[in-house]
Amino acid sequence: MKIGFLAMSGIRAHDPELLKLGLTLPGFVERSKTVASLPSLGLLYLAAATPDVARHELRYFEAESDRTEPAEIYTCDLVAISTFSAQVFEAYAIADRLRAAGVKVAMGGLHVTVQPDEAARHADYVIIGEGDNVWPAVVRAAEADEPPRTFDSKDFPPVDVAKLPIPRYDLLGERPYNRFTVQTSRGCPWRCDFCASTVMLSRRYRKRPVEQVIRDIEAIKQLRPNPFIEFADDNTFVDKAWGKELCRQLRPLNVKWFTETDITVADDDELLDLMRKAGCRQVLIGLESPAQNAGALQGIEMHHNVKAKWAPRYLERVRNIQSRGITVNGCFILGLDGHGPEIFEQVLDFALEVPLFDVQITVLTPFPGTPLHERLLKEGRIIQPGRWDLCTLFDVNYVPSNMTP
Ligand code: B12
Repeated sequence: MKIGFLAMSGIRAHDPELLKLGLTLPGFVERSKTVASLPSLGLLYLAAATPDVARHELRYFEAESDRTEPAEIYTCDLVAISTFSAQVFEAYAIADRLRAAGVKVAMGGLHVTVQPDEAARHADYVIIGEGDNVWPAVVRAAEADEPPRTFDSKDFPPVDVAKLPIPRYDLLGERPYNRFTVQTSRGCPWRCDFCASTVMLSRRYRKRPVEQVIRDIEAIKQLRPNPFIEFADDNTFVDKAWGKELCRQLRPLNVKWFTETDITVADDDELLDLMRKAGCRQVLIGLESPAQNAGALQGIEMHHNVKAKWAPRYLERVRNIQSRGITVNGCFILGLDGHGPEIFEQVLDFALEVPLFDVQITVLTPFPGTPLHERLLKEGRIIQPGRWDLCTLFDVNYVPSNMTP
């Protein structure tokens, strides 16, 4: 069979006022281009898990910048599409067109995992959860021309992250990606009520053997000698001893990298020094609310309330990380239940006081499948239920408790 893997990249935001105010400014557009041109690691993992690969032709496609599918994809027998909520309606439209033309469509990813019935109206095969061990069955079903159905990863052996293959980076060809994604771990031990990341796929936090992370980066280096690596993790340095070993083995590779982690890296100077020496340029940390408004974080992390506990010392901790030569991209959410209009000034003050090298300021977003979405829906506070296209982190689609939308 000819199997296509269709990635949908790019940044999404809809609010016309916000777009007018700044999201179309040259600085933002440039930055968006940099971060938006990341390959879909999920699809590259699926490609690597394709059974009887010698019998199939595999092709990786990117949707065009107008969000349509490239014409060539219609020559495929089966197309795999990966979904995030913000692009899912575009993905469904493409799936409908492909199926109308006789191409079989498989859909998986964060969004359809929590909305499988909705997806089943648009795809032949819908996959719930991590795709690695399910994909071979999907390919065989397509080959045997089996009728549409939903595959649940729970009915397959759980993914052993110590046995993941090298993602098929070679399928990316010569496209000008300026970063390559690698996973060192899947999941996060914490459980924030708004999080719509890997926790949608699997509740467990798992880290990979360091040697295999190195193996994957070496595979990238074979294709691009000087890659910038983005770890597509939820929280890389949970286990500090493992993290130090990762850094020791990264150092000789001489690559620069970026990752997402939590603020506790700040408390381990040895780790910070190793990270710096290993090529870490920036860590992205979900601070969510500035120290002046730590109260708004009460209960947000549902296991141990860690975010509320960490916030009072944010200032010294972020400073410590940055003093070691690693920049911090501090992420803030506007519109938590404890936030009133004062939050705008407080975020600005905090960012300038540290001062933070980078900030990412977004709006509280009730992604489907999250406890936050369930609660706001019950409270009648979702303005337009089912408008998944508004799950961009920039569009307001709920009624905040202490201010107007
Ligand atoms: C890299 C990344 C991007 C890249 C994506 C590149 C691409 N083409 O895929 C870029 C920069 C383009 C991007 C953009 C956006 N992103 Co983003 N991004 C990430 C990030 C950091 C890592 C994703 C990743 O690589 N995961 C690792 C892979 C292995 O996992 P996976 O993709 O889920 O794939 C597995 C399964 O889902 C499944 N699977 C996936 N697809 C399929 C398909 C089939 C057929 C099958 C069988 C299985 C399957 O199998 C895979 C292997 O197990 C996550 C945060 C995080 N830490 O995870 C946010 C994240 C995914 N992004 C998010 C958001 C909100 C966005 C934007 C909307 C932001 C914006 N306003 O523009 C846009 C949407 C872009 C779009 N076109 O849809 C949210 C999505 C939440 C949600 N549930 O929808 C996340 C979780 C971050 C967050 N804040 O919560 N993002």
